[in-house]
This record gives sequence, C-alpha cells and structure tokens, in this order.
Amino acid sequence: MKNILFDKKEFIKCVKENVKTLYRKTMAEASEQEVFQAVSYAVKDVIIDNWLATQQTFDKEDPKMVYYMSMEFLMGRALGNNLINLTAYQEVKEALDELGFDLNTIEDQEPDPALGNGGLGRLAACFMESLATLGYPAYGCGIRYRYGMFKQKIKDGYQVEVPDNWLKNGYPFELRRPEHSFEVKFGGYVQAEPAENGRTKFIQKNYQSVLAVPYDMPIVGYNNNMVNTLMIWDAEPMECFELDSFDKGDYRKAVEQENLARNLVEVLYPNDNHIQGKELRLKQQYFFVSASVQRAVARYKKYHPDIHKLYEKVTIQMNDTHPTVAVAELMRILLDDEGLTWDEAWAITTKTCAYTNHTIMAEALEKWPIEIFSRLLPRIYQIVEEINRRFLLEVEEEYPGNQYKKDKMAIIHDGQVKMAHLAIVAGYSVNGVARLHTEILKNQELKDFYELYPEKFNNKTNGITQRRFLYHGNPLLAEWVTNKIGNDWITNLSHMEKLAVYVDDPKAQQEFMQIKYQNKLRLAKYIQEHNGIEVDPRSIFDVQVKRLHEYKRQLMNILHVMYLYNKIKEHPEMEFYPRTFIFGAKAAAGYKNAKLTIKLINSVADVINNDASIDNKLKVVFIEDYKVSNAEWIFAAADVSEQISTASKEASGTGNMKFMLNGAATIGTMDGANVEMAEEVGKENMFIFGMSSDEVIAHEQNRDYNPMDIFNQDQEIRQVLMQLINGFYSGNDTELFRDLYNSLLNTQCTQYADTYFCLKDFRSYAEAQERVEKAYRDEKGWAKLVMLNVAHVGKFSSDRTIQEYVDDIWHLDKVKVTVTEQ
Ligand code: B1N
Repeated sequence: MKNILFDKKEFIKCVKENVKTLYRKTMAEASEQEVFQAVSYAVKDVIIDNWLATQQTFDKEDPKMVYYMSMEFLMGRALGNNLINLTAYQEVKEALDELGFDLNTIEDQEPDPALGNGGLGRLAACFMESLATLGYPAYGCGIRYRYGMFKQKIKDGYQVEVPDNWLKNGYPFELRRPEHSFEVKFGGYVQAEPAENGRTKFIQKNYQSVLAVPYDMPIVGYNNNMVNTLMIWDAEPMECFELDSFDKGDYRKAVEQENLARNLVEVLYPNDNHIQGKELRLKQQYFFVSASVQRAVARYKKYHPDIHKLYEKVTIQMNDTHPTVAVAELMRILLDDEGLTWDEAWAITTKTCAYTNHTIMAEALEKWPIEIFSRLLPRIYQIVEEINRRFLLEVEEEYPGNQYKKDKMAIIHDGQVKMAHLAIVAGYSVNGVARLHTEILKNQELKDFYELYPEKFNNKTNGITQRRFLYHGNPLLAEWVTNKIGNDWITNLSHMEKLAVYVDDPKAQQEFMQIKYQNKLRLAKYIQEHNGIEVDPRSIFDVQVKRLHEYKRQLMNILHVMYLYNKIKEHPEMEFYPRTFIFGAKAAAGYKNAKLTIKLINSVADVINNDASIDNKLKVVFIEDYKVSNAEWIFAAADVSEQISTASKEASGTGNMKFMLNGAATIGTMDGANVEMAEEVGKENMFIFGMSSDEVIAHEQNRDYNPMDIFNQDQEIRQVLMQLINGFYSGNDTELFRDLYNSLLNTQCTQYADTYFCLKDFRSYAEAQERVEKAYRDEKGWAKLVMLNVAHVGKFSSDRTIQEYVDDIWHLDKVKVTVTEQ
C-alpha cells in the first residue's frame, strides 16, 4: 500500500473517494464536517499501516510494556496532531487548499474528545504522545464515555452545562475491537468450594455482568512510524449466554443487565480534585480496570508460558487511586483463574503495579464505604481484606503494640476502604508529580508510609508535549524557533537553551514580540467572535485558565481586578498600563462557590467593560467553554500567566509550563512545579509572591490566621470586600455574592474563613502585579524576560518526564518500527 499522505495527488483522490463512498456526494456538495470525516479516514489509512507495523514489531521483539490506567484521557483533537506527527501537516494543508478548503477550518470540525476534567487527564494524554514519540510500547486504558466533560455556556453570567455528545457524527479515528471483549462481573456472593489440589476455590455466584468492548485509538509518535494504542472500553449487555442455567428466563435480571451496561459508561464525573463517592463511579472503575487487566494478562499469556514472570513484560501504572482496584483484580486473576498461591500472586502483583499521587486535597482522597465496596465487588473485597490483614501483621512486626499506627495506616478502617493505602502497600513505586509535592507526601501526608517503605517513594515532575503546545498551537513561534536553532527542539526540548544567545538581540526581540502580537490578534478575534467583547491587542494579556477551584484562587485574581478598578476610578490621573484580564474555567456542576465565582467574574466584567470613564484601561473577559482546542490559542497569546494557588495545594500544575513554552511571564506562588520553573529560569525572571508552603502549613496547623484582622486593618481590601455585599456589582442585589464574602470572613459559614488565604496573600499579590506592570513598560527588558523563559523551558517536556518513568520505574524496552509495504 502506498503512503498516500506524501503523495498529494493520491491524497486528494482518496479524500474525494471517501466523500463519495461515505456520503454519496461530490466535493462541491460536501459540508465541512463531511470533508473532515473524509480527510480523517484518509489519514487513518496511513496510520493503520504504521499501527500494524508497530504491533508486528511488538510481536517480534517482545518488549516490556506499560499499561497506563486512567479514568481520564483528555486527548483534545487528533487530526492536526496526527498530521504533525506524521510530518504531513504542510502537504495536507496544500492539498486541501487545492480542493478549496482551509485545513484550520476542517480541524475545527472535530469535536474535542474531552474524556477528562483537567490536569490529570491532560497529563495522561501528553504521556501517551511522549511514549509513542520516544518509541516505548504502551497501552492507555480508559473508558469510552458517551458524554465527556460538559460544554460550558455562559447565560446571564452564569455557567450552564450542556451535554457533550462527542460521538454524534461518529469519531473517525477509533476502531471497535469486539474480538478483544471481556466479561466483567458485579455483585452476587462468593462461594468457597474445595478444589482438587486441596485448596479452596472461590466462585462468584448470582452476579450481574456486562461485556466490555474496547475501542482502540491510535497514538502516533513523532516522525518514527510508531503507533501505540489507547484502549477505551464501552459497555454492552451480555447476549443470551449471560444467565447461568439457574437464572434462565429471569426477565428482570436480563433488563437489569441491559441497564447496567447502558449507565456504566454514560458520563464522565465532572469533578476535578474532588471525589463524590457515588456507587456508579466505583462500578466504572472496576469495569475498565477488570477489562484492561484481563486484556493485559491474555496478551501476555499468548506469548509467554510462565505467568510468574508477568512483571518482566508488563507494568501497570495507576494514574492516581482511581484505578487501584487493579491490584486486587490482578490478585483475583492470579489466584482464581491461574490457580497460584497467595504468596506467588502477591509476589507478582507487587512487582507489577505502581502508583502516582496527584493531590493532597482532602476531598480528593478516595475512601469507599465497605458496604458499597463489598456489595458491588464481593470477591475483590475479600482479597482487599486479606491484603489488609497481612499488612497489619507487617505493621505490628515493625511497630509492636502500636495500635495508633495500625489505625492510621490500615487499608480498611472505620468502615472504609482507603484506596491510597492499598495502592502504596501493593505498589512497587509511589511517586508525586513535582518535587515540592513529593516532599510534602514524604514528610506530611504519607509520612507513616514513607517511614515504612522509603525505597518506594520517588518524584516525577510533570511535563507537557511541545508537539501540541508549541508546534501545533503556535505555528508562528514554532517556525521562528526552528529558523533560529533548527528543529531538534521538536523531539528534544532542552535544545531551547540555544535561544539564550538571542535574548539581548534587538532584532530577535522584535521578531519575538511581533509573533506574540500576531497571536494576540488571533485571540482578540476569537474573543470578539465568541464573546462580542473588543479587546486591545496592545494591552497586557493577563490570563488565568484552569479548572475553577477555591485553592486555585480565581477569587483572589478577580478581587484584585476590583481593587485596581477602585484605584483607577479614584485616581484617574494615575499611570496605568492597559490590561486585559482573561479567565477561562469550568466549575463542577455541584460546586456552589466555584459557580458563584464565575458569576462574579462576569458581573465585574459587565461593570468594568461598560465604564467608558476608565478609558479602556481595564478589560475583563471570561472565555466560554475553556477546552484543549482553544487553550492552544490562549497560551500562544498570553503575556502574563497566573499560577496563584495557595502554596502546597497545587501538586504540580501543567498549564504553568504551557504558558512558559509560549513566551508568557509567570506571576505565581512557590507551589507545585512553579518552584522548579523558578529554578530553571531564575526567580528574577518570574513574579513570585505569597506565603511559602511551610508558612501555609504552619498556619493550618496552628490555626492562627484570622482574615478579620486584615479586613480591620486594610481599608482598600475592606472596600473591595464590601462591594461583594453592597450591590456594587450585582445591580443592588446585596445577597448575590454574600456566600463569597462569607467564605472569606465569616467563620460561622465555613469551617475556617478564607481557607485558601486569599486575603493573607493579597497585598503581596498586588505588589507583584505592580512589578509586572513596571517590567512590561520596559519593552526590551520584557522581551528578554519572556525569551529567557522559553529558553529555559526544556525540563518541562513530557518526553523528559516519560524518560524518567522509564529509567526509574517501568524499565521498558525501546522499539524501532520500520514500515514495509504490505
Ligand atoms: O493533577 C495534575 C497536577 O498538575 C495538578 O496539580 C493536580 O491538581 C491534578 C480526582 C483529580 N490531582 N487530582 C486530580 C482529578 C479528578 C478527580 O476525580 C482528582 N487532578 C489533579 C497532573 O498531575
């Protein structure tokens, strides 16, 4: 088969052919959506050859592979990135030009596959791309949610959630693989029966089951023929053979099983850094984990006779605790299906499974009531109980008579199954996602476990893929970088260092800032089209885009905008460099304060944007429906990146890195990966403010912070806070924002007032913002500062992160794929 992509004529022919067979239309009649489908199928044709070749290489070379288990994969659009990684973007662009279509417009037809909430899911997507690019065999394992992250509409300043029916037109890049389906069982009870070998057999009876059917999505490596697989599982009812003879003719049960299958994969839980503890969520977890582990074991057994050596060819990485039932599921398969002893099964499992922690937020720690857990997964619960029993013996051995330790560390305690404890006890590696985060795990949150198993703990600072977030998202800057230093940065971001020689070069500075200006124009146009707000591309674009959460402190940002507005009103003569504050954020549907903060931002925007007296010095924009595809444009256009979480709360952050890569300056706290960014680029090239994580933790422990002291002493802060409850931004409705006011000041309403220290850090934040303005006025100084940021971004490529996972945890074998004509 010919590689049509590199032959423009063939490609055009193939697209035309696809439009004809798919839609019985000519190119002239086809809609943009139909052209998108036709182009994607043509691209998929090419991918398929590489995909086959990759699988054949795996079969031949028998490399060790990682199964990356994650409830979330926030992939974003595939077409553009597939073309980039096939090094065919330019050719396809030209081919489409000839056909009278614009590639950008065609790319725009693709729905964003949004099977994730935020950073955790997007990290999984970056990791998959880097694994393929580095030539490491990997399977991503997840769920094919019918509805991904909701679409956000803003109506009257409020967030409205709209279902995301991403499969509506069919998704051209996925491939249904029914031949790899597996049964997954829920409920019922466990019967112990004597087995031939004198041991006991455990059999699950009277259960309900669903059929897990995988859809494979290709993960294309950059310019290396490698195509890995993301398998996402759909649930289908078991056909006829589902009921054992005992249940034959049980109509009610058949209907129940249909419903189970339908509900199971219906929708992604739209919570970031928060666990609701709903039974359906546990069902989802076990569903995709069981199917994935079954597929991994089946694949291993196809080529290897000795199950005891599973860990030599398979490693399972658990993306947070959400897939931690994998530990018990693997034990179940080894014990019940493979007939191993406990010790044999445990030896294998504890060399196969590894765990990444992504947060220390208490509300994100997964604990399942044993009532739910044991009812839904009776056999799995038995196994977890036994793991817990043996673990507590180990703790007793290490700390004789120390009941306090046992209570604190138990996997099952107080009627709950603690998933993090299970993951740590069964995993051979426990890692945090930035150095500071890992230190907090070792010294505070997971201290007891670190003392017991110091060798398991390690850090893997997060990263991002430059192929999507520079090459695809910011083509102007990408081309400029390539002109200056060549294109090695595409696969080795540390080459960016070579840009350092240009930071004082006036011509390079001018070119760099001109590109930033072009990108600001592109975003301004998007904002005009989507928000109907005119923004001045010469103003400072100051951007905070991320999930809405109190710890991320969008509230502190908007309070500061209110403070600036008061100042400008009071001192119209004051020097003030025009600023456009841009926000983008989705709030979990049930998260009241988060939703109210969105309303506040929009209300403040209404007042400020319509006040002609301030001479366009201030603009506030809330970008509707922040998602991967518009994120690429937003990063490219930002001057200032807001990374202002309460220190210690943001495990890493990854948006911070995307801004840095695109030439924005960071205003931020010493939190998460910001710490390491400052280390790379120098603190003097960022705008650092606020309490350190140690100070925050000390205040939390001593409970000695009272925001009312600040309210009493600081008249400007008091003015801003009073504007929340005097109707200033709410058309005289004094109640609208009272909950936000209370969250900051009123101890009666929340556990602690101002839990995230917005007022405590406010002055320091405002002062850092003044430094930003001063720096921006110095055109050359600013150009140098942001260019230095780009030059020192090298560490934050997910290629570096993945190489560290491979070296320290996974020990995968690299493969090289060559494609021969088939
Ligand atoms: O994971 C990202 C980090 O960069 C962020 O700092 C961190 O907040 C994020 C429960 C989570 N941690 N925990 C979650 C998501 C969904 C859910 O249901 C927790 N997300 C993070 C990547 O390491």
